[in-house]
Amino acid sequence: MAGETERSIEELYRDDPERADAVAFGRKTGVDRRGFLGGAGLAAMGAAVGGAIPFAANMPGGLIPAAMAQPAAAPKGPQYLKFPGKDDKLVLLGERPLVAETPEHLLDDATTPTEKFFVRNNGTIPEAAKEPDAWKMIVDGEVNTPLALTLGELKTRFKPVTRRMVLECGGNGRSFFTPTARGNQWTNGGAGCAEWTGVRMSDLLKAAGVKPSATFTGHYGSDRSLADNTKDAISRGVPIKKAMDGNNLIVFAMNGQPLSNIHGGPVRLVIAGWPGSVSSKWFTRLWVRDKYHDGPGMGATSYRVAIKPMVPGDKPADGNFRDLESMPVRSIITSPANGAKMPAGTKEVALRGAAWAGDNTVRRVDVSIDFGATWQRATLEKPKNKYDWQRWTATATLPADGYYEIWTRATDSKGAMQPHQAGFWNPQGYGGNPMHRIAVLVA
Ligand SMILES: Nc1nc2c(c(=O)[nH]1)N[C@H]1C(S)=C(S)[C@@H](COP(=O)(O)O)O[C@H]1N2
Ligand SMILES: [Mo]
Repeated sequence: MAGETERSIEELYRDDPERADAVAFGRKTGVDRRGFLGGAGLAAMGAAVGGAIPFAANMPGGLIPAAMAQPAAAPKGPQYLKFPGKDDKLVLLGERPLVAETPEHLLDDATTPTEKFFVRNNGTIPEAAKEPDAWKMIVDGEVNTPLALTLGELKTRFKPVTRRMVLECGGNGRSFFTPTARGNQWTNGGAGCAEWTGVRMSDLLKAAGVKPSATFTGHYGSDRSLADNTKDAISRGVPIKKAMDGNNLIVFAMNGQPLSNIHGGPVRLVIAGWPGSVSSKWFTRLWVRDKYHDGPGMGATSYRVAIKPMVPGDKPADGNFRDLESMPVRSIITSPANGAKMPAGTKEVALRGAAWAGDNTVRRVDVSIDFGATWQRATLEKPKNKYDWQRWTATATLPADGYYEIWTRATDSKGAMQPHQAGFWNPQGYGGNPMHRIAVLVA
């Protein structure tokens, strides 16, 4: 009997979360709910998650326990990336183009090692350059003096700087949207924080002399569209004001090593705090424009969020979209890993994580072990430099053995806090930044 109940509620959560919720919480209709676990529901839920739930009374109706929540992308369980130089625990999200994310617990280093850094391609992966220093790039358009230079010349003409900065895919968090939004189903792992060495993009723009007519940039790389190899895989840009921000780099080294081909080597852009898609890999051209850029990946609903909130799942209305600019505030738990099992009698759990907030900094991080009933402030480090992520630590004190969820939420320097659920649904699922939660079993 018990075995049957256990299987059925897990299956129900996978296949029909609403029905599972009704079974667990004894809810008969959408409005008639007890809102807490008791009796048979509590027993079934406890059996399904593998232990007693000390804070069951706080568990909100409708919550799919973290132990059972499955990313929409992986009905058959996660597939892993196999790629030279990459950790074999990166989760493969797509093969053509090649896309892989870093599970949160692999982001436990202060600086993300290159082998753990996520990979996002939109088109082909060009062949590795045989003579990196001979790589050519141009700056043209609304400038007084167009520039054409090799990577070797770039390195000698401009002063190199090294900064630790987050690079994050615009779609990071997409899998948390309901209904499912179109695109790679990232959890929180479309992000990493590396030491980037390069020259300031603003130094190059100043050397070229930006004309008053300049309003926007267009960034180009050498990769090709998978559907048509005469076309660019992607070409996005930013307003000229953002382009002139001295934090943006033209990068040729990552974590102290020459930039690898898979990350856009020998040279790429890193545009600080904005969707990764503006940070062109295999960088060939910076086009200064007198109007909004119109390359592939601009306009319509690409990298764009709704201006007026839209009904989730609705057809996009013309004119209701703006470019996603600064990435939203996000925190992750990097230790322990989701699903961690700890010996019976464990009373204290050391928690570690990271938080970042696009153009902003993180003001505070809070953690909860009781389904959000109470929150504890984490110790938060300062960024090494602007656009670095901030590492945090906390200690969870457990009252008894059993099943716990650890939740984390960050608040940015402007007061924006991560929501419980991904909000502001949009067709391609940008800006999904709900609180991160993991399951921990002490038994
Ligand atoms: N030329 C080129 N640049 C690109 C891309 C691409 O497909 N082609 N993908 C972009 C996207 S969407 C992201 S999130 C980042 C990913 O960088 P990474 O693969 O080094 O992690 O690169 C950006 N730059
Ligand atoms: Mo991206």
